[in-house]
Amino acid sequence: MTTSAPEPDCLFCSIVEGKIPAEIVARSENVVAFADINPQAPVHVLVVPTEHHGEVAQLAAARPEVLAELVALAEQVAGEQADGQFRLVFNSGPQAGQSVFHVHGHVLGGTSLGGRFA
Ligand code: D5M
Repeated sequence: MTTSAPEPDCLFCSIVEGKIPAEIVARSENVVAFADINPQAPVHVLVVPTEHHGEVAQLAAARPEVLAELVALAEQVAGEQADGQFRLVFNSGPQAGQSVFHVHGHVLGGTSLGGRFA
């Protein structure tokens, strides 16, 4: 789903609104970056548009400039925390492992991630 209004039952809308605490590490005009609660790498930050969009293709179609802004904030965070090198992962759909249906990029880094995807 794509909407500019916060979704009442959306965890990441609640974090963006400050209703649920998170370790915010960076912000830009339309994107918030916060630490993943279950880190899979020494650096594991989520980059999330402030508007509610369900998954990455919906964001790309509705607000391509915000997707570009999200990638820029991922690069900024990686520059601050992981020597500028990072993996950016979007899970899209339950079978791909998406569990929170507000688009988010996983910024992973701070170690050698190798050439595998999982
Ligand atoms: O990724 C969803 C990610 O969201 C997963 O890595 C855990 C993270 N998560 C869940 N709840 C929180 C809170 N409250 N703060 C920070 N991070 C959180 P997915 O790709 O949807 O599986």
